[in-house]
Amino acid sequence: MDDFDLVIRGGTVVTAADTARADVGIRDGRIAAVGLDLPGGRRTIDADGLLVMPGGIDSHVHLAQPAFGGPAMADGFESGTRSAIAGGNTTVLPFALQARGTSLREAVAAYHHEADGQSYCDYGFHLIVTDPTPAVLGQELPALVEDGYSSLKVFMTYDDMVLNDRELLEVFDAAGDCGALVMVHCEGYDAIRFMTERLERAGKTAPYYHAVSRPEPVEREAAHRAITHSEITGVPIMIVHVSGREAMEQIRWARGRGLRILGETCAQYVSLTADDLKGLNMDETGGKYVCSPPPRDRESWEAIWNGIATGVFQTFSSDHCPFFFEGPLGKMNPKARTSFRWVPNGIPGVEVRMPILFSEGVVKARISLQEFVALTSTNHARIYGLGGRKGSIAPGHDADIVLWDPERRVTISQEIMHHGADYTPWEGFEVTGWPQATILRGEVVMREGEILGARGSGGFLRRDRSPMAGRARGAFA
Ligand code: DUC
Ligand code: ZN
Ligand code: ZN
Repeated sequence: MDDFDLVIRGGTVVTAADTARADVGIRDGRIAAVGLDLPGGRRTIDADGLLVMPGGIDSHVHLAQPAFGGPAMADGFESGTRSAIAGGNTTVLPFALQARGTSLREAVAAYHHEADGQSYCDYGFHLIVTDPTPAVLGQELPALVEDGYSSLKVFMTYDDMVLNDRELLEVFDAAGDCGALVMVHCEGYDAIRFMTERLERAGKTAPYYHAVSRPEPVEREAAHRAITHSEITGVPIMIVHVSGREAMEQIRWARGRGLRILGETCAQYVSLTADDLKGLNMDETGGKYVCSPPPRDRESWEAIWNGIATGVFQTFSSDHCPFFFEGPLGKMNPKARTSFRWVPNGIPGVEVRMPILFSEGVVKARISLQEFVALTSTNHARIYGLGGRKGSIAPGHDADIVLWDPERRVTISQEIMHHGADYTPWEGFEVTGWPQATILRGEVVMREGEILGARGSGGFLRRDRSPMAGRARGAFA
């Protein structure tokens, strides 16, 4: 009987709530049924021995972004989303960066131009607000939220992007009015400038000193300041890419006070350390690991696991922000060799985010399978306005699914990556658990590392307002 277009048979279905042996029936790109012994479909996939989980949603990636004062990124939408589906993802949320002096609409139009017809998975855009004029906050932002760009990021550092406290408060306030969810990069501009100049005067310019220039208190102080602004305006925020104990404890403290502060952490903060920035012998290969905030140390990994276990973090992302290592546009371009200050900040990770969390988290019994699904997919959907459409295996949802081999052992290497970058920071890192196939709206787009989907088969997602956004009661406002 051709009741379904596709039936995934005999696997173990995992959602953020449950694990059960069940078949999944798919019709018209959506999940039509989850049950035992479903009738036959036009196609069948045997998922015996595999986990059947919602496709990954990576809500923090940078693609085609002329970002962070450095050279062009190694991934546009084509290679970045190819890498995403190879890693078990079906949705990514990159950023549309407003250049100062331009409008948010211009930024959005430019990113659509980059993405149109290029993407292998579905995508939406966060906004990055760098120039919060009254027109941007009063007119553009509410209109864009209405049009499905329902989240924005602000920076507390970087020359081209930093907002001062007054500007942060204005952005938070405007976001509260129109229901945008605010993501905050918490590192203090002045402290980093001070540390950087002091290190440079001492001749400490190797990539490793990037980590020394922005120690945990720099992140903690900014997190506390952002939380305070959130409390004053009554507007919830998501503190992104939390790297260690100090900022994590700020979020925990704030939540204990009843504030709506959300937290994100990333794969690098449970698997890399600042020592990686030393390279082989304080050499330039350490530049491969330069990202912000920087990876910390093994004790920090434990703090992050504790934050995950205790619900401080809702999302586990990649912060995929890829640059080439070699060449004149690479991380160690001639200017970057003069000081860590000029090494572009960011590393490629969209393809390994899920395997690293599965291996370090599930296999090592730090998190459950349900938590894995929540941290890699379901919570991203709920928080960023895709709830009911993405992030679960339930009737009515898009049939975005990853078939996961929980036993497969893989040594991560550049050779098997699908991204545009010329290296992976996890070269030689061993994981257990790997995506065997990725299914986007009912179509198999990746199997055994082979890309089967068509470029352009990914579509733009107009997102609803986040249920977490808006003005909290009890605001001082
Ligand atoms: N912040 C990000 O979110 N990504 C890369 C670098 C940075 O500072
Ligand atoms: Zn950031
Ligand atoms: Zn980022």
